[in-house]
Amino acid sequence: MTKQTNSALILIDIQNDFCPGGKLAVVDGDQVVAVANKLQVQFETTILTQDWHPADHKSFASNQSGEAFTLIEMPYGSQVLWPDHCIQGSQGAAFHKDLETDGADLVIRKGFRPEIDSYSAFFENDHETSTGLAGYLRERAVTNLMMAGLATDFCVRYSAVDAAKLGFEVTVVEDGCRAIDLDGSLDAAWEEMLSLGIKRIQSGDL
Ligand code: VGL
Ligand code: ZN
Repeated sequence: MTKQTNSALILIDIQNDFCPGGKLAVVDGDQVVAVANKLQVQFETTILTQDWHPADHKSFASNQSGEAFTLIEMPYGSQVLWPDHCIQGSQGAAFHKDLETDGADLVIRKGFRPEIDSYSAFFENDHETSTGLAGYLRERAVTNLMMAGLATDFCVRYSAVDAAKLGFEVTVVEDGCRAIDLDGSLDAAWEEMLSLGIKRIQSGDL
């Protein structure tokens, strides 16, 4: 198979804290690793994202008066409060040990500003502050994106939706993702992604 130069694989937040035993563990989060590694073989370009928070991050319940998994209002809109996770330089913020990372062209870190969370690989949660990823992809003439990782209903969803709105052709590999599923967020995620023309496939379809 010829690897297409106009396509890139984006693997979202496959980090210890989102895997079993982690600080914000997603059920079966580690199950995406094997799928992610298999997908990488098929792509010329792989990009990894890494949730990367300072300890005083405002999305942490410990830095606010609310409980984890409840909503608060931030200047940029409502924000779920999370347990402390993916603290810069911690073992929890490291990629899962079995994830292939040597072949990645780029690692995008996000969520490093204490005042604002960043689910998406493209924009922080104000939907305005850019990570620079869209420019990088355009400079490299990438038009088609495939995504997998954690979590389906937060960082994968936000990344896929922003990418589609920016005009990229987006495909999400469902079995390469696992969800947090907070108050119906998984169903809402697929509804929004499909309504924007994002394709849902299984890794076995490739
Ligand atoms: C994520 C919640 C908080 C994710 C990151 O990677 O989906 N979710 N930070
Ligand atoms: Zn986070």
